[in-house]
Formats: sequence, C-alpha cells, structure tokens
Amino acid sequence: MSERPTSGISRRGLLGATAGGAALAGALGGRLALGTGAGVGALALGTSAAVAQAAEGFEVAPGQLDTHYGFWSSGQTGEMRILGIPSMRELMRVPVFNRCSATGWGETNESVRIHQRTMSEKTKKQLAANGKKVHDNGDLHHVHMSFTDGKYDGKYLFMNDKANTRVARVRADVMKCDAILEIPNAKAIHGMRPQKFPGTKYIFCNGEDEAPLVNDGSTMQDVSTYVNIFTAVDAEAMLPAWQVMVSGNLDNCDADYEGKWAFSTSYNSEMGMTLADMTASEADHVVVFNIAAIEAAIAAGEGEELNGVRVLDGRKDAKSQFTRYIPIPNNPHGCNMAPDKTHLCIGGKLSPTVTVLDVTKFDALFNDNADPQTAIVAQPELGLGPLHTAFDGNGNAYTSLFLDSQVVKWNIADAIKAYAGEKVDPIKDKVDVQYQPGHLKTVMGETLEAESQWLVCLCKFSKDRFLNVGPLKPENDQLIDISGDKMVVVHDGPNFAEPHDAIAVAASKLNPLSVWKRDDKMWAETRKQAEADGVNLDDWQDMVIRDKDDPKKVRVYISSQAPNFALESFTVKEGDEVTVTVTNLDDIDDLTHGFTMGNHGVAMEIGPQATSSVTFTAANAGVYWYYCQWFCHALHMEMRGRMFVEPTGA
Ligand code: CUK
Ligand code: CUA
Ligand code: CA
Repeated sequence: MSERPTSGISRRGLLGATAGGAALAGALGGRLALGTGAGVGALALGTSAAVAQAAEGFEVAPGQLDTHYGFWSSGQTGEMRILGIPSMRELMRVPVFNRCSATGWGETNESVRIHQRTMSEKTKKQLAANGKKVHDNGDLHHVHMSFTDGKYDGKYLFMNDKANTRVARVRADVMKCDAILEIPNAKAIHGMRPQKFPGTKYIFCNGEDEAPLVNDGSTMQDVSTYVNIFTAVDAEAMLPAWQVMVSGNLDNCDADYEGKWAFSTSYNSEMGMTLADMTASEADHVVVFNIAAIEAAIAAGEGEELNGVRVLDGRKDAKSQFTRYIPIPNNPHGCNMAPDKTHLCIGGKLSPTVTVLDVTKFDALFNDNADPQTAIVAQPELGLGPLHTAFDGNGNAYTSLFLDSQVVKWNIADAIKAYAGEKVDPIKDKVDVQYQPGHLKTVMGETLEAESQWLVCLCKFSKDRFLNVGPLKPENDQLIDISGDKMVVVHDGPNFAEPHDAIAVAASKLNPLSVWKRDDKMWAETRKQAEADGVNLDDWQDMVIRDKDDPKKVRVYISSQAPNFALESFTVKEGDEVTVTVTNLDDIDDLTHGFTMGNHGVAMEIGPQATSSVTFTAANAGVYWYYCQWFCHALHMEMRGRMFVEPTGA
C-alpha cells in the first residue's frame, strides 16, 4: 500500500519549477515528452522518475493514433468535443446547441429541422420575438454514450443543455447531431445519464430549477407551487417517455447495472430560493427512482398528462412506490455508479465525505419501507469539496476535491470496512491538480469494462499554468497516470469554456464513416423537395427553380466536385427567399467542400457524398460571390461563382 503524501512540501513547490524538474528534463535528453524542450526543461511538470515513466506512455508521436476517444462536453460553448487519449489532442468539435460558423450548424435547413423537431409553440414565439429560428446557445454539461449490457455500444452519444432545457443525440457513425429534444414541463436539464442495462431504452434527465408545473404566470411568488421534474426520454425516438415530480431539486444522476434504478442528487431539499436557504439543512438527499413501479403506473394510465407527457407524483408526501429519499450530507453533487454493480458514490460537496450506497439494499426500501439509512454502507472522509468520483477496474475510486485542488484515490472495500468499525484507512493516495477540479474520468470507468491506466481530471482554473492570455483563462484538463500506486500528473490540457465532464471510450468501440452514404436520412427532407422539383441529387445538377405557387421562392441546386461548382452564376430578384442546395459528389476520404454566400451570413460544410441546404433572403440588388470555404484542391480559391440579385421590377 502506498503512503499518504506528506504535507512538508508546498503544492506550488511540488508542481512548479524545481531542480528535480530540470534534472528530469535533462534525463529525457531534450525529448518533447511534456511539450517542453530541453531549453525550458525547468518547466517540466514532474519531480520524480515516476513522471518520466508515465510520460513514456502518454506520448503519442506524430502519425500515431490514440488508443481511446475522449468525448468532452463544452459547457457554455454548447458543442461536443472529441479528444484523443492519452495524447489529449483535440480531434474534432461537433456543434450541437451552438451556432457553428465552420459547418453552418444552426443555419442549414437540415440542422434547423433537427432543432425545431420538438420545439414548443412557446419557444417558437420566444425566438421569433428575438428574430431567431433556433436557440443558438446551450450549456452542455454531460456527454454519455449509449449502452448495451452495461458496456458502451458505440451507437449514440447523448448530452444535456441546461440553458434551454434540452437533450441532444449525436450519431457515432458520422459524429453529427441527429436529434434535439426540448423537454416539456421540466426546467434546466442538468444531470443526464443513459440507462446501462439491458440497453439504453431511456435517457434519465434531471430538471435542476424549480418552477410552477403550469408555468404561465398564474402563480409565481408562491414557492409551495414549485416542483422539480425527473424525465425519462425514449432514447431511440428522442421523445419524453414519462416524468416524475420530486421533492427538492435535482442535480446529477446515474443508473444501475441491472436496469432497476435511477438515482439523482438534490442540493436543495430545502426548496430555498436564496443561497442561505439552499444551504440551511445539514443534509439533503438522493432520490431513488423505481423504474418497474413507474413503468407499471404509466402502463395503467396513472398520473396526469401535461404537454404530451404523463407526469407521476413522486414527491415525499405522495408516499408512492416511485421514489425513496436517502438523506445525504450536505448539498451533495456527484452521483457515480461503480462498475462493481453494487456501489453508488455520492459526493458531499459541503461535507468532506463521499457517501457510498449499496444498490442491492434498495429493494428493501420499497418493499419493506426499510430505513433509508440502511442503504448507506460507507462514508469516508476524503478532503474538502468532494464533487465527482471515477472508478478503475480494481475496486478503487477517485474523487475530485474542489477545495483542496486534489484527486484522492480510495478503496471502496476498505471504506466499507472502516464504516463497519475496522481500523483501516481507505485513502491510498492524493495528488495535486491545477486547480479546483470538477468532473474526473477514468478510461471506460462508467462501464463494466473499466480500465486502470488513465484518469482525466477537468480543472476549472488554470491561473499560472499557461502563458497569460488575458483576464479570461482556459480550463485545464489534466491527464493522470493511475497505473501505479502513486498517481502521476503527466499532461496539462488547456481547453476552452467549460468542459464539465468527459468520457473515455476504447477506440475499438467505434468505427465512424469517412464518406457519407448518399441516402443518409440527414437530408431526407431536402431530397424530397428535390424530387418534387424533378432534380436527382445523385447526378450533376445546375438547376434554378422558381416556385410555381410562391414566386418569391427560388431553389438553386448546385453539385460540386473539386474544384468546380456546377453553377458559375445564378440570378434571383431582390427580396427572393433563396434556398441553395449543394451536393458534394466527390467520393474521397477527407474531401469536404463548403458554400459561403458573401455578405449574407451564410456558410455551410458539405462532406464527401453529403447534401446540405441553406435558405436566406436576397435583400439588396447587386453582385455577390459565393465560394467554397473548405480547402479541397489546388484550385480551391477558384471554386467560386456569382449570385446576381436583380433590382425589384427588373
Ligand atoms: S456538474 Cu459541472 S462540475 Cu454540471 Cu456534472 Cu459537477
Ligand atoms: Cu471545394 Cu474548397
Ligand atoms: Ca441544501
């Protein structure tokens, strides 16, 4: 067993420029092991031979591939990011809730349809009042992959939008968003997890903010009318399946490995509206949801139908079989199911403890009304500000300590022994991270195939870790080698706001396409319109069609093959609503074209064999150039053409 770190050396001393670091860099022979050359060797991270060893495994040379995909949330940026692990190289950004200038996401007709599919009339009115078609922002905290039998199945990635109460799905075969769901009745979807077993039938979604269930202004100040809503989303249809009203609010959630339970933390059991009120109690709770009881009630038509969803009452006073409430100190946050199938770890946040619940004891809570406390099997005191917990394949847990700026490694079995009175210290190691970590993730650690090599720790602050870029600093996602007794930080990964959470998936689980299939459903609606216009999108097309019924509408079909657009010019009239549909007929790996219409705020990506369309109004007469903005050929600059907008009356 390893020693707990001594407190003799200051954290800054350990991690800053030290003689040890310089000596290490020298020993590495000027290799770019940590992104620092020999000349700046004093900035090397480490202080021990362990760092050098760990760094060996972390380095991925140019041309070499990573062993794992990392899927990162991006918080208020609203996109999903793909990183390589262990290199921590950023591989791709997948726009989801944000408007993307590079790909046209949020502007193309295909993406607008996905945005509007489940959009409520209220939201449409709200957006229209602000001159918008879609919400072009989001707050994406959590990304998780779909499961089959407790393992990643490589099919979908799901993610939440706290800002606009939505959940989205990304297809892992093309790494594009294919569904966005605006969740009715709930407010501010925060915690979100796919069901793990037997497969991802549901996505569980926590509503964090309290509001009247019918939120139409008829009651506003009376907090007793406020509720919070837990939603199960049908993962295939991407529509709400059912909802449960709860007591207190909902923060993070997870699901078990038997398909029986979902669980959510609540930091506001007080239903307080001020900071003082929200932190008034010594304990809040975890809500346990009984999936079978809920499904039976839904099948029996119980509950109330509201905005197309059946809502059950799982609040404390309702004394239903839908929920149980387990008291947890204090303002708990993280909610992480261990891959041992038994233990659920709840981060205490304001309490220095992680509370370990044994999910095999939940049956008794429902069937025998057992004291909820009987499900608690350990409560190790780990340090200040425990938020989230990750797991390796060896029965160890890793908890982020927000206030201590540390990751603590502890053993679940030893924590249970200690809780039962045995003299054993569950804490195995602590490592300093920079600074204030939130989520942390082991590779495959939220599945039955947890690995024990890498841990990524997502720090909220980077302060002095990087060159100063002004008052707004990057986050710092640190890679930690957990293969030995001592954890070793081997890489600093600056990242833009704000990756709350990430998952790491073995590369073997995924095999995305390099070229689109021509009949992909992404542009099925666009294809229908083309067929109605007598246009075959699979052939070279250079058509300009004015709508017979609505002569203000013009549809332009342009095929593209490097370095040519099928049309070198087309003519419309001032005030026309112009829809340009571009098909990329190149059938070559990595040959993406683009379409940018000058001075119209219009740009989109068209991948190999893809079709994309965009609609805009030609408001002012004149000559406008369009061009391909994705580098595709030696004559890419020449891949352009003109739109003539004739004055009205011409
Ligand atoms: S939350 Cu951000 S650190 Cu939204 Cu998963 Cu805990
Ligand atoms: Cu086509 Cu650049
Ligand atoms: Ca509280």
